[in-house]
Amino acid sequence: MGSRFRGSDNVRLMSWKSSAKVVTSPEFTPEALEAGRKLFAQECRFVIGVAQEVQLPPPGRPEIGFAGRSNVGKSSLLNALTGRKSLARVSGTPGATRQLNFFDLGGRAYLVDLPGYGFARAGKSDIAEWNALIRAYLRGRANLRRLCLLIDARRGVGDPDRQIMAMLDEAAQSYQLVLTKTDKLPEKALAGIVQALEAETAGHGACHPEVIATSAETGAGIPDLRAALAAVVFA
Ligand SMILES: Nc1nc2c(ncn2[C@@H]2O[C@H](COP(=O)(O)OP(=O)(O)OP(=O)(O)O)[C@@H](O)[C@H]2O)c(=O)[nH]1
Ligand SMILES: [Mg+2]
Repeated sequence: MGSRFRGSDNVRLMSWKSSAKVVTSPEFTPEALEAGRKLFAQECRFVIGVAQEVQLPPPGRPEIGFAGRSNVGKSSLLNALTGRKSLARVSGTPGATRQLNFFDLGGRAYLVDLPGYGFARAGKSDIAEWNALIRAYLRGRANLRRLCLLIDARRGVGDPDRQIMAMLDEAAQSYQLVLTKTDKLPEKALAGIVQALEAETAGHGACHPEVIATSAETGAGIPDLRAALAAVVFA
């Protein structure tokens, strides 16, 4: 399926129709997919919500972060990855996650749900505090193996995303673009978004070249993302 899109070898596309059948890129071997399945089938539990830098847990184990604009689907993606309905709080109200939430995945890794950016309903000082915390975390966390930067498939990459990407490049913090809510787009429109994202990764030094397209709603792309993240955790 990916062959229909020029230069999209490293982008996994899948069917986001009701069957949620995932067409997997050849680079994900059955072993890699199984490693991902196993890692994310382990117990996952909430450990701590961090509102201030001093509360961060000691940087002892691999961490995978999930960041993106408010309402992009971070909490939903975490729930889909771990197969839990309500591990992370999902909300129709943008800005629902206002602290860094750490989840222990099988004693092997922490999954970190970051507060959304680009949302202005909170009080001004709240936003400043919140952004300072995210910046401090993203620039100085040696054990943050990869940050998943979530992009809403309907919106594409916007200016706030580019600002975060520039900061991550500067900090040499490895990150990967993950499309969310692909079920909301017709296949044809998604192809354009994927191409735009591919073009976007090229100019960013710390950005992983592979883009993973997902839907927390249908489960499309979830096994792929699990496999990609297991490879990072066990590297
Ligand atoms: N159709 C569809 N809706 C989704 C998907 N993922 C999330 N949503 C919806 O998008 C809204 C926001 O989802 P959240 O997971 O709370 O988003 P978030 O990025 O954690 O939001 P904040 O924590 O407020 O920044 C909710 O209404 C979800 O049900 C998806 O894959 N498909
Ligand atoms: Mg959230």
